[in-house]
Amino acid sequence: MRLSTYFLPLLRENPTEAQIVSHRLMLRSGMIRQSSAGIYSWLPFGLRVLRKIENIVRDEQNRAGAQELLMPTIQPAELWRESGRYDDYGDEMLRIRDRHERDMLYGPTNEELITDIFRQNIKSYRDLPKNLYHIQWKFRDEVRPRFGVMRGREFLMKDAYSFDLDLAGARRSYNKMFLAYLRTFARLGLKAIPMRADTGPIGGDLSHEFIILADTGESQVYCDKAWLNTDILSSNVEYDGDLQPFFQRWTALYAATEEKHDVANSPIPAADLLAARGIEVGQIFYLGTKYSRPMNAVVAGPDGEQIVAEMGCYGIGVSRLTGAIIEASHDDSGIIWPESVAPFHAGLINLRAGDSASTAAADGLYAALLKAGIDALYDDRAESPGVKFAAMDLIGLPWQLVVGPRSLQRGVVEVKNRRSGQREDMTAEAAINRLRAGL
Ligand code: P5A
Repeated sequence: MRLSTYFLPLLRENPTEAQIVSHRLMLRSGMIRQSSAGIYSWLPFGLRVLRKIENIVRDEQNRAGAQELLMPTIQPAELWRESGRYDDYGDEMLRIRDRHERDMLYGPTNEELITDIFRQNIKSYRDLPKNLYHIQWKFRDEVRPRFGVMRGREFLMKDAYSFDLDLAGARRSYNKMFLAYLRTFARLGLKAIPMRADTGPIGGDLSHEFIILADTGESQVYCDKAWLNTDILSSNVEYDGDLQPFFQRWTALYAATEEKHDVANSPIPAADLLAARGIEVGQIFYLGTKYSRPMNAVVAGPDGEQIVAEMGCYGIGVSRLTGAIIEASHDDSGIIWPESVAPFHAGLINLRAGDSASTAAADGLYAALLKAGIDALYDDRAESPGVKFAAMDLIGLPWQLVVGPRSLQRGVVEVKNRRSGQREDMTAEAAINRLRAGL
């Protein structure tokens, strides 16, 4: 993509409305624009990141055996009356009336809708277990939408729902998602800590939140220092293996979110506790029959008996993750994208857009990058080197390639790694090989 034609409205100044670094950087790097409180448009650069995150989430859900479907954003109030949540949910639910005076709502979550799909289509114990998910926009009329996409009113969530015959099956489904979440966050370049959590308006009696440590996080967390450095993914756990021992190591963690708990109740000695702030990027719930019983989601058992489905639900804040990744990965100059979600793999700077030799070399390198399958953003604008360097650092692509008269004379390009800041001169061919190694 040539920057001269790309829609990338960069801001040089810090927008005054943004209080945290991810919000500032998302606005400055032209990723999002607010349309009303807590509601955003995703501009091309931001959308690329959102889609990459979404695809990693999708890939790990599929790998864990969940199946993707797509439910609507608008739901009938009737289903929520059946579960009893239409009145309980309160002002966070955006209620809508259609032209026939029917009560509708913009879904804040989908337990009722998926339970309805389940009860209409799944009738036998032979069809279980099932885990169905979608990646769809949600609306919650938050009292205080803030911090950009971190606490929006409209936000993109991956929500999965499992259906099992009994408690043991439901626990297996829960553990599979638990593991899938750890894998997902690791692929996103994040260290997510699972913590026991309250269930709130979703309900059920077992829940874990997945928290990224960041000073600007909205959740107050306390956790055992000893567990923080444990790399649980290196234990090579398989989805079909016995997850119980692995899982128990984490349930021992004590969590306190949004100051709801009193840390004095913690079984871990205070000296071993790390008190930090964190961002909740996902939450999973064992629901039992909270929705399936009132909504009559039953299957016939082997002897024809009626079995009420055991459910679980599993959410990931996909749009929140864009902000969370930036909170976890930036410096004073801007964003530092992990390779897995970077909107482009490399940025190419032509230092002298007015110089024909420099331009010919940069054009040639750009073509070679595309041919090699490297998604590159080519700064071919007639701007000063200072402006170009600052823009490239701000938008945070993992690699920067710089072509200018001086390097050209020596037959090299300058390759800079955005994270380490290391610069190296190499031939165009060597540069392409270096970049391909990270793909
Ligand atoms: C789980 C899936 C649920 O809604 N029902 C379906 C369950 N859980 S949750 O914890 O309430 O939300 C799941 C994740 O969505 C993100 N999230 C938000 N992101 C941005 N803005 C918001 N206002 C917002 N609310 C929730 C969080 O990452 C949360 O973990």
